[in-house]
Amino acid sequence: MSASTIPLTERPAWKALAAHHQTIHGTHLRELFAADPKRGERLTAEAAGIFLDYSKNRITDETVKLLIQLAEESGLKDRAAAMFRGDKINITENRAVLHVALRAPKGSSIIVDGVDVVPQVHDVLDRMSEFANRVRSGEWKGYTGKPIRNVVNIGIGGSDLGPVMAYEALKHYSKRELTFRFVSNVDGTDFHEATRDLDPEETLVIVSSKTFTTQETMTNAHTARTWALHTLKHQAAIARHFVAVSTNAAEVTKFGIDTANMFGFWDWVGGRYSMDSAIGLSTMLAVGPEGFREMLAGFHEMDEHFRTAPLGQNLPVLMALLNIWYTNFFDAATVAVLPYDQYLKRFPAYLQQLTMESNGKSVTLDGQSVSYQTAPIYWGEPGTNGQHSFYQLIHQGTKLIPCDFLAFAKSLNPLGRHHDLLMANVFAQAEALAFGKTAEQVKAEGVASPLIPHKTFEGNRPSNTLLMDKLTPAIVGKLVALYEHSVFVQGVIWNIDSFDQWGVELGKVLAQKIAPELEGEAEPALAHDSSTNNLIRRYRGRK
Ligand code: G6Q
Repeated sequence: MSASTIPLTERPAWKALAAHHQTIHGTHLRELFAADPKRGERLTAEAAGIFLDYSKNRITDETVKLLIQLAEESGLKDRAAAMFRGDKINITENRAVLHVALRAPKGSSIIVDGVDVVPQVHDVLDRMSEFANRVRSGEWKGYTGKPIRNVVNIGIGGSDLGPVMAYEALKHYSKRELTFRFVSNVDGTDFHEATRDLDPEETLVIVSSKTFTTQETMTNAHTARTWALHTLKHQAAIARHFVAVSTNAAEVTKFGIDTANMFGFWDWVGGRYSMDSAIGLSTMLAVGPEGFREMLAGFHEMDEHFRTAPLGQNLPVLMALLNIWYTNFFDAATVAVLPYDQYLKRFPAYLQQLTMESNGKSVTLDGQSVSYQTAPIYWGEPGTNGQHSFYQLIHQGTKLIPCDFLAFAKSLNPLGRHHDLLMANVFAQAEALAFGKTAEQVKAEGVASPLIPHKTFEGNRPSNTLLMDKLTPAIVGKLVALYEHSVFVQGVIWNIDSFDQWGVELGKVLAQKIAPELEGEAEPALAHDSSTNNLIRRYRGRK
């Protein structure tokens, strides 16, 4: 039996960690820091321009050693090699998982089913670049001869969250003359509000859909076509105003988009791993081909770090192992991601899909029910806003919530004291969470006795701080790759398929079934449960 086929909870490192947890879970971070004056410098790692301080975690050197042993016993190195090699590690869909190929440099080679995919990746990137340059320079004209001023990306899930996050994150570097809108929800309000002030003559619509069959996206795409034709009148206008990003050329043609205006990708790119494929066309239009390539280089730098760095200095591995530690041994149910940078406001939403769609699984690769927890819930808001709302629970609630703080040494918009104040807040939060405030300290401040328990902070609440120089396209690539690989490592340890999404597929099928029951003239024969039947009847009666 190879190490990784031993059930997780029977691996020697797992058992050792369970015993170790018993001895350490009562230890306070105050004690750990007092015992080792260099802890804050020692328990750090740095790579690809990201400095990770993980000293404020409830760990000792022994914990790290055992967690690394667990990664080794889980076959991490072999599984990572298999991913980078292009093996079909997404077993339930029988697919390779090669988002790393999307940022492989020209000249490198990765073979899938006998074909080197790297030249294909660069062909698409070159076509995207040429198109982006034409639109950005004004050379690409709309049907009535006007240059493009607005870009509307229509897509959902993996075909939306990455593009939105990247656009917001890189707004500073974007071409401000272009307006970007993103439509994802099948709620008509989304489309209406995104387009109500746009002139179709100056608007380019990108229909982003891997399958080109997703109900929400196709509904919005058809509505967009009607909206455009209302002004542009002629079918021929579609070719100037609509482009597609998809793997499905047949459906793209059926919709009426010329495949000359289609940018492809491949089945080995999962939706939530696709923001650096052609799905990133809106990002490239915003920041230009140069900026996009800088982002890809950032992704690749983190890929190389993950592939080659020893586990104990490997940022994605360390972050993954800390998640395992809290999820599986401290029963922590969530992780808060707290970017202290306004441009990263959509990063938590992006990470929710990446982490929860990937590792929200409860059977192992061989179909057995897991006997342990898998993906924690990810959530978060940019600092300092969260401090004035939910941080209360993180500080004094009954739940243990490990936090990832993301911060930058330089602001892209230096303005008086703003950045120092922002940074003072992030450092202060991590400090307060870790060390708290004892009843003695509160008393010494002269607080009246009845209030002392209310003003006491237990502390011992763990966090990582990721400190970077400044937000650039490259850093966005590095950060995303960091979390992608962290998700992968966790999936390997939990022995689950991080690359399928049957729960999402289910939703797609269920809605297709009910839609005709809402739309038909005649009362349909309903065969759902009594609650669903009743809701459908009430809706039909009132719509
Ligand atoms: C991502 C998921 C899912 C997917 C959307 C959109 O990993 O599979 O979020 O991206 O359902 O799918 P299409 O791109 O095929 O429209």
